[in-house]
Amino acid sequence: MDYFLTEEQQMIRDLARQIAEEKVVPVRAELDEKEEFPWEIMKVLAQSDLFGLFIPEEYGGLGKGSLELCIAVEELSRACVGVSTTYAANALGTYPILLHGTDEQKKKFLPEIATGKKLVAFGLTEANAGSDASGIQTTAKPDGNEYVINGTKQWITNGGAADVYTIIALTDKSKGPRGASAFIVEKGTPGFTFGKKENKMGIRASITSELVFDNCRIPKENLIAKEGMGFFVAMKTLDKSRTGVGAQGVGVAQGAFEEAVSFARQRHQFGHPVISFQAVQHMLADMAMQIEAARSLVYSVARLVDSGAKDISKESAMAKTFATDVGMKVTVDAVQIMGGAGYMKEYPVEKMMRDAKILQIYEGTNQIQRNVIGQEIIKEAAKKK
Ligand code: COS
Repeated sequence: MDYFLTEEQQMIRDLARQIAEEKVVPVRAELDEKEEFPWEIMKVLAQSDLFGLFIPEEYGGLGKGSLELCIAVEELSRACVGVSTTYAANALGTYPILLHGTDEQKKKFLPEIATGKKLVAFGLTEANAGSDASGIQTTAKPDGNEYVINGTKQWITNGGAADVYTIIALTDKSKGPRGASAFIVEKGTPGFTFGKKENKMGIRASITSELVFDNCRIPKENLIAKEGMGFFVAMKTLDKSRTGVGAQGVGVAQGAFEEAVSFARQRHQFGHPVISFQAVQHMLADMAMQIEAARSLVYSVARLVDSGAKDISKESAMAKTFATDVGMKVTVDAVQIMGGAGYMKEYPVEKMMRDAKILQIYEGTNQIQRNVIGQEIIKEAAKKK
């Protein structure tokens, strides 16, 4: 398939692929086993300018868009979704500043994010607010020139490793989603600590922790946008980021597919390589079709995002859902084609299958994405009447 990538986009793909093959593949099993954060790989990504991909040139980045970010995320995911999650969650955490921050906030934070000197995390989820994102209970009370934050965020990717946190807290409990506001909190701020570090099924190279705020005081200038706009900021952030989760689905599917093809050519049963059997060929054919369809959708939606289109909720939900369902299906099928070998840790597909599962869950479950798509279909139909 030709996705009509520019020379520059092909260079980004080749660079990310080289890093994935040379730096990620040799250590992915160990990172997974030890649940170890990939600091060395993050350094390599920083030295290669990949943290600055999506950051405007005026703030020290390369000024590229969602498509370039998706290409890099896909290549890293082909090797290890734990590593790509760390990298992609950095963009997720940066979007609130990039999309809604003041010029001062951008000048203060973006240059160090672009060079990879500072890692970012996004804090929305809480124990009682997952799919029901507006059910958050963390509060931010204005007090003179400061806000005082209290509450606990749960399951935060890059929690503990990141230096900068964009979080959503209630400035007015009585107003529901319209009472939420977005803030920037820096690591080291008194009253801000890290709670439980999670032990996960997959993406074990990434770190997932609680963020604990106990009378944490931050300056008023760390408010993003205006009071009451926090839910809007969070939703716009997720709309922008979800295509990247789709790219993770494409990448992990591609990685598992390649492993399955290679294994099926070598493995002999009944005197023939198993790839010669039609049952296996049909599975591989379906996997290949699904991967191309998912990549086509993810790249098309990334191009739509980069065109500056305002309402991208439906399309980004589609890209996320379709491609991550493909990621799950293809990794399961890769394990099946490889049989007993696929189930063993000696081969990478069992890890890919464990890693793929989170993609259907985080940044909004695929059930919530179908709700979003459904609501948009209703809105469009009502407009036509
Ligand atoms: N862009 C801008 N505004 C949006 C929006 C979007 N994509 N989606 C919702 N909103 C606005 C609505 O317009 C509404 O605003 P008003 O109160 O001014 O009318 C407000 O946000 C609340 O919307 P809604 O009533 O639809 O919210 P719900 O509480 O029913 O939540 C969704 C529904 C789908 C938005 C929510 O459940 C969701 O996204 N859940 C998944 C959250 C998630 O991704 N969690 C992962 C955390 S980060 S890893």
